[in-house]
Parts: sequence; C-alpha cells; structure tokens
Amino acid sequence: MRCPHGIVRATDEAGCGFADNRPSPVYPGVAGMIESMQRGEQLYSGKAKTVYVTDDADKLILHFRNDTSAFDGEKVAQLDRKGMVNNKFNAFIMQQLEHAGIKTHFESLRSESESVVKRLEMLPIECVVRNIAAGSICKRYGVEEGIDLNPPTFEFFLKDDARHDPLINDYHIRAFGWATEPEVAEMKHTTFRVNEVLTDLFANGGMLLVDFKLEFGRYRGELLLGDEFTPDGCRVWDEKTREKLDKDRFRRDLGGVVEAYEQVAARLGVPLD
Ligand code: AIR
Ligand code: ASP
Repeated sequence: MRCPHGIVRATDEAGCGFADNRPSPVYPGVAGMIESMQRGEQLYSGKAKTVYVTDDADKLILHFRNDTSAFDGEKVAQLDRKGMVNNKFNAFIMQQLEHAGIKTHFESLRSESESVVKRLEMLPIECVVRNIAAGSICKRYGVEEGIDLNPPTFEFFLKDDARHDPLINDYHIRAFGWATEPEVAEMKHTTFRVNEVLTDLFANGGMLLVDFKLEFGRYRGELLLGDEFTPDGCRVWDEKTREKLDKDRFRRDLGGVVEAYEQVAARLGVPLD
C-alpha cells in the first residue's frame, strides 16, 4: 500500500509519518513500513555497515552499525545510537536527492538501523566535492582550513584503504578500467548536482556543507548513487560559529559525535524517532 507521499506501508491505517502540510519530499517514519524482505547471508562487512543478501536477487539490506572508524580503519570506536541515526539520516537525504531527480539505490527503511537498497555493481571510486578547504586538501596543498573554494573542487580517490585511498584522475580511471569515460562524466555531473541540492538543504538549516564523498554503482545499464550520505562522509559546520558537526569530531577527539549528528538531523527535519 502506498500513501500519498509514495511511502510503502503495511496497512491502510498506518501513517507514513508525515503531516500533509509538510513540504515534499517527505520522509517515512519506521513505524508501519517495515518490509517483509528476508535478511539472508552476510555479503560484506565494512567499517561501519554490513551488507546482506535478501530473497530478491536485485536487493540488499544495509545494516548501519554503531561502529565508527577514521584514518582508513586505524581509529575505531563504538558510539551508541550512531547506526540508527545514520540509517535514518541516509534515508532522508537519499529521498531528497530522488525528489530532485538524482537516481539512487535507496528503496526503503527496514528497521531502526537497516535499509533496503538495490544491489549495485560498485565502482571502486570515491567522488569528493569541496566548497570550503578542510581535511586532506589542506595537507596536500598547504592551504588553510576554512578558505572558500571557488569554483568548488572535484576529486576522485581510489577506494583502497591499504593504499590510503590515493588521489586519482580521469586517465587512471579509464586506463585501469575502473570506470568508462561516460561514467566518469556522469559521476562528476551528478556529484556537482548533489552539491547544489544539498548545499541549499543544509543552508536552510543554518549549516555549511563543507565537502562530501559519494560512491556510485551500475544497475541495469544505469549509474546510480550508492553507499550512504551521512555525517560520516561529509563535513558540516554551523554557519555562524563554524562548529564542526561531522566525523571530524571523532577524528579530532572533540567529543559529542552522535550528539552533533543528531543536531544536524534535527536542523534538517530528519525524524529520528
Ligand atoms: N570521506 C572520504 N573518504 C571517506 C570519507 N568519509 C569524506 C570525508 C570528507 C570528504 O570525504 O568525510 O567529508 C573529504 O575527505 P578528505 O579526508 O579527503 O578531506
Ligand atoms: N578515511 C576515512 C576517514 O578518515 C574513512 C575511514 O577511514 O573510515 O574518516
């Protein structure tokens, strides 16, 4: 059954969690929309998510764990509520992007810390757009954190923890067969489009989207946005104070990591309960 917001729900009575006067796109509460999809064998376990096969060969279940890691897995910790927060945060962002015409793998929330997604053939590439200098770009080029980047920069990284995700370019991607030329063009185009959509969204919540990382995969001849969009994979600062509200709080031992993620969620209107 589908509510007027397009959210699949178990019964007619179960609301989708949205008042009708809410601006679309809308976001489903977990209640009333637990999918009947069976969780099968574990396919892969990453640093913060575990991926399971399902009874549908085209679908996977992502389990967002409480584990958090940084510096390519060198620093790890367990943070209460993080799996739940990131699962719901990611669902919200993916639906905002879908609403803006960006194709993603997201299907539905399955539980507090699980989502159903399309099974993609992932490309081993990370796409990073930066609006403000922070993190590795500052170290690499000796620039000061906080400088506005005009135009926003784009970088490809190879997804390879053992090699510390080296910076790569279009030629490496094509020469080593990590993606095709049209896919390279589409990844860049879509990542900049995501930047436009999300920069506005975060600005409405009084926040600066400093930078973020996306991953893409193939699905039935198309390239879809995969993986996740959460405060683990982006930098977000308070617009006025420039307080860090993302995984840099963990990387730099600033404390209040999940509290910051919850604050970002609240400012964006992501329902967490
Ligand atoms: N990122 C890249 N690899 C893993 C992650 N999470 C994200 C960071 C940051 C952006 O990509 O969270 O938002 C750029 O990271 P860096 O380290 O290159 O400055
Ligand atoms: N390399 C990323 C970071 O430093 C992700 C990770 O290592 O888990 O946060």
